[in-house]
Amino acid sequence: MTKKRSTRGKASDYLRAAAEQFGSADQIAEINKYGAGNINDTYLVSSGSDREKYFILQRINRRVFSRPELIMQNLRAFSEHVSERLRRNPPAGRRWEMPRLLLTAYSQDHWIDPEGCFWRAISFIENSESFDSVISLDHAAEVGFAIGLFHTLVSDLPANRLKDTLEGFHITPIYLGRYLAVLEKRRAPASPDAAHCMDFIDRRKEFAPILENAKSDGRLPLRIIHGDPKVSNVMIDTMTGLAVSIVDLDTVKPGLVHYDIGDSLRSCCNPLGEDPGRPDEVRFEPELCQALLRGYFSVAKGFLTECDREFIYDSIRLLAYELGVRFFCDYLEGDVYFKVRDRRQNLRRALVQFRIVESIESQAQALRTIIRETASAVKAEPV
Ligand code: GN1
Ligand code: MG
Repeated sequence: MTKKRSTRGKASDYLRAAAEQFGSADQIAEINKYGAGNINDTYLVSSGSDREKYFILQRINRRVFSRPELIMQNLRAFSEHVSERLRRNPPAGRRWEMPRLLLTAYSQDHWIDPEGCFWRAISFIENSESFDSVISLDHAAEVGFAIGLFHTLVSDLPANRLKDTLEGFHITPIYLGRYLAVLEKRRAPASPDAAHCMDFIDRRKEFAPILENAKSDGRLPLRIIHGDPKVSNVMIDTMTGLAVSIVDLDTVKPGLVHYDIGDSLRSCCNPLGEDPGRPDEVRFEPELCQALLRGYFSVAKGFLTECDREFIYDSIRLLAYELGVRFFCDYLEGDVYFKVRDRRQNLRRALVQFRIVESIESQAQALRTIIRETASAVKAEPV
């Protein structure tokens, strides 16, 4: 389960001041680090107010998101669209909420502190929890449902309505190009693990543009995507065990739904997580894949084309490969992008993703069959 960590003594100078912009100063009781995000700093604030008992406060990493105001612009357009759809047509038989933006006393959706850090706050989804890795087949199906519902809710929001808040995000050939440029500049450490990563990446480099080629020649359309639908971003109702929300909306922007489908599967079908104690045991579990797709297709089948379905297998393999390249490249660059606990963490993370790729490749036929059969077996529920 995603843990709360106390930050007493090491919080940013402006953490409390930032919380006070979005909540009432004399009521804020506690501010705790929240979740295990690799990019932004996230805190859970207990605000004491009856209306908003808790809220989520975040400091956006400006090294990654150079124009955070565009994120907020996207979030406003996205929220307006989705709230209207949910108002007209709420999902049957379950609670479903989208995080709301909170405003400052001056009606602003963000606050810039005197050091130039960008803070914003969103509502906390009450009575829900999230997990860093998948806990059951039902959980996987709920993750699939949440992503499917998300895609359905934005399926009529034209891709050009939202800005590109993170250029090159999930464009695998761009990550590969950057990795090759980094390799030219600095020699990789002479370790067997680094050598394995380099060989692994090299042997699959022809595969890297598969989705981008299908996008450029019109086989796969640009749509609005979540961008980061890993298992820990799906909130689960603590009473019913059903998905109640999908959070972490900073990368909601134009893209291919395949980035989301591939990314959620590479995350959800590896129950050991992204940096496990036993990396040799990492495997891509086909039963979890089937469960996630069952949940996904139950709600998202309506807008997917035959061609979309054809690329699902490649998207799973590609997104695990891409994340491995991203982790390894960051390891080589000295951990400038992802937060790390120690100097080898990005290398370990890359090795885990590459094990997932191998596991996917060794089950290629079985996975293609699961995708085909699940897509045709599940009847989409109207939303
Ligand atoms: C990053 O920060 P976080 O944990 O939400 C990354 C994702 C990766 C993920 C791997 C903007 O997400 O793309 O899949 O780490 N987000 C960005 O855990 O790069
Ligand atoms: Mg994220």
